[in-house]
Amino acid sequence: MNRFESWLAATEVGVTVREFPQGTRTAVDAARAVGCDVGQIVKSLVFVAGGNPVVALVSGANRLDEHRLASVAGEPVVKADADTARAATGYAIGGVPPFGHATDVPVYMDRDLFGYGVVWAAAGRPDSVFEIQPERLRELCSAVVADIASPSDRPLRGGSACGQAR
Ligand code: 5CA
Repeated sequence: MNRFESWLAATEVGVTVREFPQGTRTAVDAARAVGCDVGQIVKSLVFVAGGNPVVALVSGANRLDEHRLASVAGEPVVKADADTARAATGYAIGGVPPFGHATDVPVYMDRDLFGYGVVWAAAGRPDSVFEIQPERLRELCSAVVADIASPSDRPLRGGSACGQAR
């Protein structure tokens, strides 16, 4: 049982961790292992916003836009180094889960994740993920939902395809 599974066992969260020997270290690896769309993989990215660690949950199909995250967090952001990410969350990069962190880290969630019925997130190790509905994920993380993906990665919604501002 990994640390995240022990954490789960002590709660009533009730998600099922699945282990994939082929590895789920990156979003592409995880999508291949699970057999889902890469957009359904939840990347848990650790940043430091004005000195405090935050976690951004981003669809595997998207790139995080640091300016957008900064504007939602209200502070400039920089990517956390591996040690900072581990200290803040209790997990090594490649296995950081979206909740169950070692410290109380604010969580921001890419709105595009709500475009899927279920998504898959890291379960504490680079070979383990779990399935969850986006709304349940938001609840468990007390996440702030925002448009934090790079606009160039996001599908055009409504209106013309001629570069209308969104
Ligand atoms: N298990 C997979 C899918 S759930 C996973 O954890 N993907 S991830 O995207 O959330 O985690 C890897 C991310 O960590 C990379 O996208 C990258 O943004 C970040 N990363 C990788 N190496 C470093 C590093 N040395 N320092 C800071 N961040 C890093």
